[in-house]
Amino acid sequence: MDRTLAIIKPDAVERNLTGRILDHLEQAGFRIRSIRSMRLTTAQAEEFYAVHRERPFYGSLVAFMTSGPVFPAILERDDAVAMLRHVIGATDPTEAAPGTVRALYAESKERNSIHASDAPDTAAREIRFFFSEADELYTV
Ligand code: FUP
Repeated sequence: MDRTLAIIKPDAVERNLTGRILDHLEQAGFRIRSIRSMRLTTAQAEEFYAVHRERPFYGSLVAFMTSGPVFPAILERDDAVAMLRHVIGATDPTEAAPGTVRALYAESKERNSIHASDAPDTAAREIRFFFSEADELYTV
């Protein structure tokens, strides 16, 4: 089984949508392999989004991602990375396909409710950003 990383973002946690979004992902065939709740520090958010450091939205994105608690989760299913991208929809909710998580719940390009890794190598790195090897040792 492939794994990917999702983060339920502060806008969704704040509106009490965490369970509904996780249910949506389970209905789409994902198994929640591990999950935690935390509030990102500025340093953690800056590191996580370092690839976007030069983009105009970087400072605002870091401020948003540290504005409240988030739920990082390891999700498992076949073709997990591509399937999660499909299920969450486009970055901009006005462009997200009907029925996708972002079409249903996102408020804007920034407050877009969920993060999903964009490639298998990114997924491996992002999983290890939030979870230790020990978090993944058990089998379901
Ligand atoms: P995605 O992979 O769909 O999350 O989107 P991107 O990698 O393009 O963007 C990374 C993050 O930057 C997303 F969480 C949303 C945020 N973003 C903005 O805040 N403003 C923008 O104009 C574009 C992206």
